[in-house]
Amino acid sequence: MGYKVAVVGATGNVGREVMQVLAEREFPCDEIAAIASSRSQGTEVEFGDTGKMLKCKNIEHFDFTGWDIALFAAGGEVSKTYAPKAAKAGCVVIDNSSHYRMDPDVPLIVPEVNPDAISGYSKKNIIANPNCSTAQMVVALKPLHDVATIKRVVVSTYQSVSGAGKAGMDELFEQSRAIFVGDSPEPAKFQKQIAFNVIPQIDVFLDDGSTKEEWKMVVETKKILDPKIKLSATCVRVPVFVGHSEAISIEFENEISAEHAQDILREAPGIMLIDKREDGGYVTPVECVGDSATFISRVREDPTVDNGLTLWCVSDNLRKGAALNAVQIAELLGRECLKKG
Ligand code: 11C
Repeated sequence: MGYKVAVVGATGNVGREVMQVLAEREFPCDEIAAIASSRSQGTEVEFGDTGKMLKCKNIEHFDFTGWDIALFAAGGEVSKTYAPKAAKAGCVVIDNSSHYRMDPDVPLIVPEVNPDAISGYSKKNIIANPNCSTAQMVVALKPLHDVATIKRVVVSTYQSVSGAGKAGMDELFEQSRAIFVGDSPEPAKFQKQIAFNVIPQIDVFLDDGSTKEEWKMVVETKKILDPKIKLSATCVRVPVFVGHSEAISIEFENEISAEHAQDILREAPGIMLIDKREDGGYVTPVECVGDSATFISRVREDPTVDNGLTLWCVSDNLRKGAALNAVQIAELLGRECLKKG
């Protein structure tokens, strides 16, 4: 016996990936519903590569009563309005938006890092999925923190345009083409030209000069991994379609060599260590697309601080950063809390 699963935002970048991951991992679904806005009502989406087509239902009229799990991937406003309705109807919401992440009554979960937090789901019947840049980073930090205790992290991100949705991907594509034929296109989704450029702004500015994306990395890491960890982030948009990269410098309480860190990371859940210390012996974003792992390369000691390491971390932001993590939460929920059959 399986679950009745609803995917909200089924026509978007992340919603489609959720369908793909549910099908690929053979999540035990007895019934699956594709939910979208009234604009997309009736649009057909495929359930993974199974050939099974689902007609999108309008969220405004969808009754969540009797549905076990709803994976929301339609943005903060939709989650704000409809997640409480679904939760009240008895359906557990796994929310990919930032809306509930810092709510103390909502667990924020990366299954490789803080699976025990799942027990807190019943306070609101809502579980939050972290921001993509946080998710892959905490997968890398957790096994090292367990061994040597992290004091401080300095991270610079290189985030793909798919983090900004389909409109971001379209803008990179159209702008690149326009520049090739001699046009000077105006930016729309992004604040400046993204084709052949990098932009040190993701999301809005905050009073202290940081951006909201950078703030999310700080507060989400504290909630998921350890509130004592100090973190400074610089988040940058780069002209890559899919796959976020991060250069992470870590200062530890205790001594840890690069070799020991490599050994730990090699065995850690969710991580693929590819670190050959030779030309091309590392992973780049185009190589991680469609893969579930968080890839780690370039692990080395940082001689400028005591007990310091620097590493390179790459992952498919639509997978570990969104859809895959959400489905892993659903699997965890099924195993620990909503047992069937
Ligand atoms: C980006 N990380 O790359 C963002 C997208 O809080 O879920 C995800 C935003 C979020 O633009």
